[in-house]
Amino acid sequence: MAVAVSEQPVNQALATSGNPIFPGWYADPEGIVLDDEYWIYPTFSAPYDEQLFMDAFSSKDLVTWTKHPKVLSKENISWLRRALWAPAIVQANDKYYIFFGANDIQSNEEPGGIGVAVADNPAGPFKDALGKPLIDKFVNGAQPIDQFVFKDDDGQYYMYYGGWGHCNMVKLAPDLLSIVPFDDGTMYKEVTPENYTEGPFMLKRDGKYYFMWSEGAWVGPDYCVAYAIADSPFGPFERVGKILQRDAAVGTGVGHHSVVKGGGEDEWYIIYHRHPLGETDGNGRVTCIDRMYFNEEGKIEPVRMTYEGVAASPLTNK
Ligand code: FUB
Repeated sequence: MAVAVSEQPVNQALATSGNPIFPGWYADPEGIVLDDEYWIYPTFSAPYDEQLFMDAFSSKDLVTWTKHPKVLSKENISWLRRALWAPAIVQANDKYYIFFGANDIQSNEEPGGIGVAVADNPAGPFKDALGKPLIDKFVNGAQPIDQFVFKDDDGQYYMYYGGWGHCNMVKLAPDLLSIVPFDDGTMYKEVTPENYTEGPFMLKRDGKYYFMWSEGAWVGPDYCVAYAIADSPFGPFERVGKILQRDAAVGTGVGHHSVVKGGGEDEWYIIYHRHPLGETDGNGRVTCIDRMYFNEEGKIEPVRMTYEGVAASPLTNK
């Protein structure tokens, strides 16, 4: 696979990944396996007017990471003004798609919302595919931010999204560039679980749908992650409990996560942001990784946050 010429190794010769995984203020990390490599696409955590690009990071083993600067940036999104947030990545149709939030719109009169950019390479450059947002309005009270795209076993892609305490799901067309109606003719379904704030994420394991989300205010210490288990991608998503929250010995403001599967059997990693202890700036968020375990009943065990991070887990050796 070709890589960007500007790639930069960020940590080498370590026994474990360490936490944070890479230096810099980065939030809302979307972890994904692309072409037998781990990738993380985070938000650049800074004042909104400075959030005009996204970097990405790749690794063959979760320990050594390479930075790919500015895989998506303002030059390739004409309608981006500020607040480029929370990427969601999909590999499909021999391309790579980044769904992103832009402009942090506060009303339907403001331009912005959720857009989609496409590239031939996971390191970009990603270019806005539509010249406008895919979703540019509040629907069911959901601010159009914080999208996550889930592919079900039948090949159907669904996008879960929403801030301001409301979560919608939509059905994506096969080209991933438009929304199509559900079987009942509706375009948006509200699937908001109890206590939901933002940051939805979905994974499927043993036929069950694990829906996760962030609760609370991301600028504060009590931000956390909770989850539900359902038999369908449509829910209902009944809250089971928290899986990730502040730890007085490690960090606070813990949330907006994603989950990747390692190469081993039932080997799961949660990737999230947290505030370092004593950090008072809401944008002082770093990207971290720890193991996530399911118990024998299929419930997710509370995650133990660490400074060490995780040991090497090369995908190709398994
Ligand atoms: O990083 C900007 C915003 O902070 C995200 O969209 C929210 O989920 C929160 O993490």
